[in-house]
Amino acid sequence: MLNKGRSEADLFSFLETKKEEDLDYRFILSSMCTLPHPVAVRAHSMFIETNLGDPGLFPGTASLEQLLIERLGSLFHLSTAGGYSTSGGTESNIQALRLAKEHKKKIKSPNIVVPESAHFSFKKACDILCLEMRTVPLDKTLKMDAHKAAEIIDKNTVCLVGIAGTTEYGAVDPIPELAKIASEQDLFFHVDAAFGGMVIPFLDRPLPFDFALPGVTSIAVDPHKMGLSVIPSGCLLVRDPQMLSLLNIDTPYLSVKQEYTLSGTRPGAPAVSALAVLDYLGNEGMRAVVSGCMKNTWRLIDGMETFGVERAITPVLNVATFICNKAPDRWKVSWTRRDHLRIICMPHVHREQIEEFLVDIGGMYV
Ligand code: 0PR
Repeated sequence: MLNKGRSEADLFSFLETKKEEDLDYRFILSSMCTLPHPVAVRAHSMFIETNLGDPGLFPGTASLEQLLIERLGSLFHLSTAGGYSTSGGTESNIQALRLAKEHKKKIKSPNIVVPESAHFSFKKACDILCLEMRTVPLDKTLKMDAHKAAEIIDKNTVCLVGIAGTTEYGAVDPIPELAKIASEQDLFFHVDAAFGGMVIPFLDRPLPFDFALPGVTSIAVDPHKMGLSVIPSGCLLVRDPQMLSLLNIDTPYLSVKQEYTLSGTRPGAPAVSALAVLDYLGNEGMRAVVSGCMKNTWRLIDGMETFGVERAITPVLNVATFICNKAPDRWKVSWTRRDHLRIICMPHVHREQIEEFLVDIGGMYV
């Protein structure tokens, strides 16, 4: 702690130098986050002091959070879905598994069944919740094998998880088949659409992944990824709003007497930012954003293939992966566990960056 405070000018010049050490988003091709939309930034600063942990003090903000859930519910074909704004996919996944575990409380040694491609947040969740995590192998297109999932499920399974947009490849698991298995076995079926939830509905040919499938119990979706909101902004949606009360704990001295959320103090600003982007862009605006990202993804794949660099899988979302072991230094790319080059064509990755990247990588291959 400084004994005597420093001047604002001095403080901000220090912060400025530190900020300059961060990478410029322009060169970041490895991230599922992006620059927030200007309306998200504006809404964020407008609601900066709000705390949804004590919603009775901020009823306006709390109603905007519910409006966000309603918008996402309708987008996912169930306007009556319940839910709340989380800090992101990790929290949404933890909470979904808490719900699933509570739902089948009598099971003494509970397990969950996830694809091998599941995000590492499921490991964290299983660790916290003392759940056994059973992984299902992927098929050749890196999607969960639904038949193998059915074989692995047993009487102690409390949750089946499918991914709509895997972290590494953007693959979409066979959600309709998995939903059917879940319905038949009366299983809680959680869809992790942290990435894909803000992409799939805006594609020219959306894949089925949401509440339109009767077996889907809950969905995680992150506005801080393709929803162009500020960080941290996630949402957990549940088919039956009453189900959330399974997690209720007493909060006697707050403005509400019970809460089902994980965090106590909870920022309202990211939830309002997420809503602001959705309402500002509307369906048409979001379709335009997603369409631009998909065009760039395909331009990148075509460009790479002219250098003889093959795609690892044919993407359905804006994640391009390649059989390739080198990339130009000035670009921040990532590598999957299968050693494939991974580039996510987020909204901040414009066509000109793709062309520049192709020129750079072309120089390494010819
Ligand atoms: N589920 C899926 C399918 C995800 O892809 C992610 C994160 C999560 C859950 C967890 O979400 P939170 O990180 O919001 O809790 N996927 C990205 C990843 O792990 C997160 C990320 C984003 C990492 C930007 C790095 C980065 O620069 O790659």
